[in-house]
Amino acid sequence: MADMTQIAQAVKDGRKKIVEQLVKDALAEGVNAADILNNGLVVGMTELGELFKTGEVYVPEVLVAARAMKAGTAILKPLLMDENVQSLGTVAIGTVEGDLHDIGKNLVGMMLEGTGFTVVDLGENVPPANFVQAVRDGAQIIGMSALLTTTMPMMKTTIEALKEAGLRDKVKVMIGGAPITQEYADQIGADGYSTDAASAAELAKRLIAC
Ligand code: B1M
Repeated sequence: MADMTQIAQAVKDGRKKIVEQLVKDALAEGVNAADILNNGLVVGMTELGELFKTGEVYVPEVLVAARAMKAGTAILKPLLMDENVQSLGTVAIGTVEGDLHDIGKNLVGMMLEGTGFTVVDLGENVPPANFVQAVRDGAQIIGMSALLTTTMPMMKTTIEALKEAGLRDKVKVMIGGAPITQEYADQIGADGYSTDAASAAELAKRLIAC
C-alpha cells in the first residue's frame, strides 16, 4: 500500500533510486500524481529544510535530497500535463540572479504547463537582462522565484530593468518563493504573488485575463 511518509523519508535521506521506485509503485497503485507530489515529495523536502535550518543537516545532504526530489518529479511531470490544451499564453520563469534554488520554480513551471500555459524556463541565477529579453521574445508574464532574503531585491532590480527597457506595461510580473510576501510584492510593484505552485497557476490565469 502506497505510503506517502515513505516517499517523504526517502527524499530526506536522498535515496534517489528508492524515491523513483516508490513513486512508480504509488502510481501503479492508482495514487494521483498531484498527491504524490504534495503529500510525499514536497513534504520530504520541507521537513529537510527544517533540519537544515536547525543545523542538523548540511548543504551536501540537501543537495542529494534535491537530486532525489527531481528524479521523483521527473516521473510525475508527464502525468501533470495535459498536452491537448490550447496555450493560454507564454510565461517566462526563472530564479533571480544570485539564487540557485530551482525546485520550487520547477514545480511552478510544471503547474503552469499543466494549466495550459507555454512555459519558457530561463533557469536559475537569471540576470535581469534575460528576463527583459524574454519579454522582447514574446512572454506575456514574467515569473520570478527567490528563496534567499539576500536575492529578493533582484526582483525589484528586474522590474526596474523592465521599466528602463520601456516594457513594464507590456508584461505582467508575478513573484514567489519562501521569503516572499504579498506586502513585498506590493512594495516592489509586482502584479501578483502566490504562496505555492497551484495558486501560481491560478494567479497566472487571472493576470493573463487582465
Ligand atoms: Co538553500 N536555503 N541555500 N539550498 N535551501 C534555504 C532557502 C533556507 C531557507 C534554508 C534554511 O536556512 N532553513 C536558507 C535561506 C535563508 C534565508 O535567506 N533567509 C538557505 C540557504 C542559507 C542556502 C545557502 C546560502 C547555504 C550555504 O551555502 N551556506 C545556499 C545558497 C545558494 C544560492 O542560491 N546562491 C543554499 C543552497 C541550497 C542547495 C543548493 C543545497 C539546495 C538547492 C537545490 C536546488 O534547488 N536545486 C537548497 C535547498 C534545497 C534548500 C531548502 C532546504 C529547500 C528549498 C526547496 O526546494 N523547497 C530551503 C529550506 C526551505 O525552504 N524550507 C533552503 C521545496 C520547494 C517545493 O519549495 O522552493 O519554497 P519552495 O517553492 C514553493 C513556494 O515557495 C512557491 O511555490 C513552490 C512550490 O509550492 N514558489 C513560487 C516558489 N517560487 C515561486 C514563484 C512563483 C510563485 C510561487 O511565481 C513566479
